[in-house]
Amino acid sequence: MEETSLGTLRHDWTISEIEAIYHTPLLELIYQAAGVHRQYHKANEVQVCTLLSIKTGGCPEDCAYCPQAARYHTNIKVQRLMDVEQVVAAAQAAKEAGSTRFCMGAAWREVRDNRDFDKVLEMIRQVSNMGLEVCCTLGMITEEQARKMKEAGLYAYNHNLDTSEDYYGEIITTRQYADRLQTLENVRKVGLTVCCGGIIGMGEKEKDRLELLQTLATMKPHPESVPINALVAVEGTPLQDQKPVSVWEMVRMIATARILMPRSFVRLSAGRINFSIVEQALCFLAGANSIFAGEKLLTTPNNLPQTDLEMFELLGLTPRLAYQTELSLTSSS
Ligand code: SAM
Ligand code: DTB
Ligand code: SF4
Repeated sequence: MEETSLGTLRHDWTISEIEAIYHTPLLELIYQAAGVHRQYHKANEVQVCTLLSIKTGGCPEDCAYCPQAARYHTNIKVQRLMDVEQVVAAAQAAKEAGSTRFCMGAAWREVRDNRDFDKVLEMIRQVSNMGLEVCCTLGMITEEQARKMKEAGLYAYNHNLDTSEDYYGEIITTRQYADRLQTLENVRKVGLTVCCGGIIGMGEKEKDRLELLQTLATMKPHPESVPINALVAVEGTPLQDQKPVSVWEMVRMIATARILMPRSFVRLSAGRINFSIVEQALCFLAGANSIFAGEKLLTTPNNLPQTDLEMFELLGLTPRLAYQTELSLTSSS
């Protein structure tokens, strides 16, 4: 593709264009993605997010990668919905550790209109009042539920497409790709920002990765946040024996996502623990500008906070302020 058009915000990417970008010789690809990154973002700034599993395990779905699916025998401690005070305490600790975004995840197929949902709304209210960007990932939601969460102060909703529509049926049978797209539409309709990405390393073909990127990059608007996860192969899940994703595949995914969706935050998400600082630096150079920090993702280990601090120092990275904080700074100045 012509270099002059790089960095243009587009929603009509074709598979052959995406394929050409993905196959650009690696150093050239990183260089191009880094250029696009700098047109829209501060290159030394990384958004730091903390995840909290507010309801763990016992999920009725059959997502082949997931340790929280009740049907697989994994080493997970099932836990009912946490109390609001515990969640607020965790959010406070995350804020003190430097996170500006707090993402609450629940092992639900979908949200039901019951007391648990009211409790989640209260969590959203209290955590957003702390000045953190609040994100939730609770499974499928209706437009009405999305609106209630938005009114409570929710900033983003995470709902991943995980892979291509074609490969989806190999990974999950208990719901359809169309169900995911419907939830994403409900989220959009009420004015929440969208966090939507996928997982690589689940046995999918390269074509599935390209198709996933095309589905994301032809959304209008693009998802504001695009998590790229490397499969965390958990013992007891059907994908336990998948071979680890190499950093080169991760860099190609990140760089391609960066070029296709220049304004979005591209998150180097699950699987980061397997990458050295040097490898992560390549991912940042390729356009990743968001990470999950904290010792745990939802149920699996993440990079140690001390090591991340060292990495930020070594690479001269600074954590990005929360959107809400930036807004209030602007309005008070
Ligand atoms: N239950 C809700 C749902 O599935 O939408 C929300 C929580 S679910 C754990 C959130 C996302 O985590 C999934 O969509 C998937 O992309 C990611 N995920 C789960 N297990 C993973 C694993 N072992 N490796 C990488 N990503 C994983
Ligand atoms: C996303 O894309 N990755 C996060 C978050 N969004 C919810 C989840 C990763 C989960 C990894 C496996 C675990 O810790 O259970
Ligand atoms: Fe349940 Fe979400 Fe895990 Fe699928 S990914 S099994 S829906 S918790």
